[in-house]
Amino acid sequence: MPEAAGAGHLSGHLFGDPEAEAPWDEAIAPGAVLLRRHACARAEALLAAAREVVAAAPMRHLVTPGGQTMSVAMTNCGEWGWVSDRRGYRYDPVDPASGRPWPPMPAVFLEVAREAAARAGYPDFAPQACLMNLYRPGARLTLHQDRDELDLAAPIVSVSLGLPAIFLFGGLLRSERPRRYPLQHGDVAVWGGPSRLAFHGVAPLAEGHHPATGAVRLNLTFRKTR
Ligand SMILES: O=C(O)CCC(=O)C(=O)O
Ligand SMILES: [Mn+2]
Repeated sequence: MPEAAGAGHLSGHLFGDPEAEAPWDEAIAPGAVLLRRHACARAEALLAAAREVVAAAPMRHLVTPGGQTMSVAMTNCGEWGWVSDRRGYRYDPVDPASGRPWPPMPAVFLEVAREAAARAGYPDFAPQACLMNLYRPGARLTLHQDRDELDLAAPIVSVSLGLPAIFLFGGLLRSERPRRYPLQHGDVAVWGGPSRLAFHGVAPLAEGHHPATGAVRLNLTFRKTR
């Protein structure tokens, strides 16, 4: 990282943690930004809330319409949950595993998502869905667009917790070679506007240990579905 971009990150003592970095922003494409370490200060609260969601709606490996079992385990909270099965991809207000509505979106989830969106230039973000992705070593997400939402005016807000991952972020065509961005604990990616339908994915997770999550990465992806 260039010296100028590195300066000033080590002011975590302001937040009482001498190891913590102050957040900074990294624009990656028109309408797309990585808010580095933005969620660190609330990571513990996010993880505690995530555990409660998972207790009510356990992580599961969904099957794609093509019949492949996804390597990433998923669950949801909020009004709508993203699901996949042999019939296709869709948003469903009911968890098909339990027949009950998805757990409500925890307040801290909404706060972090709204703040991140506003910081990235998308005020008044009102997500109705939070897809929670659990990556164990080897799990990956192939290049795709988030396009099951009826409202494409709202951005996607994506929070990384735990083990680092390589985020692949390309253009509006699948054929465009994606750039690779390491995502760390507390990083928040926001993409919308001209980048809303950018192809993106996550490279296979490397083995590791993170003090906050152990051997896994948790990603929270917030969407306005309609
Ligand atoms: O895990 C990530 O960082 C990205 C997740 C994602 O692209 C998705 O859930 O659609
Ligand atoms: Mn996605």
